[in-house]
Amino acid sequence: MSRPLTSTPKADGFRMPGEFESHGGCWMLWPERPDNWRLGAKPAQHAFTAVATAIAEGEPMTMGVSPAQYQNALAMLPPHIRVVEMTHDDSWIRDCGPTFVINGAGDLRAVDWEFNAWGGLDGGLYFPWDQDALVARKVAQMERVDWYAAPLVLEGGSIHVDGEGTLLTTEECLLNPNRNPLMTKADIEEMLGDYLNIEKTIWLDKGVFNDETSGHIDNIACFIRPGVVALTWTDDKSDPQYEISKDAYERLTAATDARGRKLEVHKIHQPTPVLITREESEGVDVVQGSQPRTEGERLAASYINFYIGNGVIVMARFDDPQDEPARQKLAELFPDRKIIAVPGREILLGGGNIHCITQQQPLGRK
Ligand code: KQY
Repeated sequence: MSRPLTSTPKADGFRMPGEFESHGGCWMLWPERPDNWRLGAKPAQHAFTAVATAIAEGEPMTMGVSPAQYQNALAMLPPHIRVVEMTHDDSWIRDCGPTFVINGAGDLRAVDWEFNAWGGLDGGLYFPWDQDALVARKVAQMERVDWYAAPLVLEGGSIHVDGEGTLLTTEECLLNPNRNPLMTKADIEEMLGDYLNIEKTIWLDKGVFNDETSGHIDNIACFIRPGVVALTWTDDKSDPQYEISKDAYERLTAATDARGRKLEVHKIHQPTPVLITREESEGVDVVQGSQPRTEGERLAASYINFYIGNGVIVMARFDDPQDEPARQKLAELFPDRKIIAVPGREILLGGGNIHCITQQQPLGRK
């Protein structure tokens, strides 16, 4: 059975676990819309297949696929990946999917946030988004878990938690008037407390330069484990990312978490700025209301947007000199996991990266 609940996770003793805790599986959505993915999404489909295959080394993987793409996805994906029919608007399940919560007994439930495609009609990335808005409930139903409908516009990529009461986010996103214009910072913190069992929110100012999500945290900083954070970095003072990362570093090193710990902050140097080529731009259909992909535009490339899976870290590589130092740093930070670097450029061209296209399901009782 899978029912909507009217209480809150906090009242019921549920919390959002850290991504580094054990997973029962992972969810993705298959890319296909030609106004976001070049060449009818074929290169993106190969990139998504590589990500799903890497994650499936450590946990059961499910791909939600539209009816039109069902046969193709089944043919492209390895047979141990479950393919389920799931209508959606685009492929960012981190943002439109459920946030799972667990309790001390290991029971699993889902939080279904309100979704408005990163800003609705005031700066959102496409219209309509009604099918994406149903994804969280569809996943909860398929997994037979109860869910809470949270009265807050929130994308999963705008939060990272340590599983012990601390949440990282950015003011650029969560305080953006195109998300929850009638809520104050304190109101939002209260919601994060009620729906994720958060006691302490650490606010960074902005996300990665030119990130079309209004600066999601999952592209700039994340928890490695409680008390340890990774941050995207550049030493180039002329790069607009420099001041953003410097401010984030200062805020993180000044902060204490919900348990009163100081944070250990690890810098991971960003790749050389990635710009859209003419060929890439010309491969995307132009549709009014969708995000244009203009030649020369800088993409929000970052190594922070990785997925922490059971036994693996799945990170993006950009065929850049910083790929190897980033891989080495992640290997040092996650000594017990295999680091798998997959091509990230085609996913980045759609506006996000590996973390944005995945949603972990914690190991729990259903
Ligand atoms: O990065 C993300 N979390 C989502 C990006 C959405 C891009 C839509 N074109």
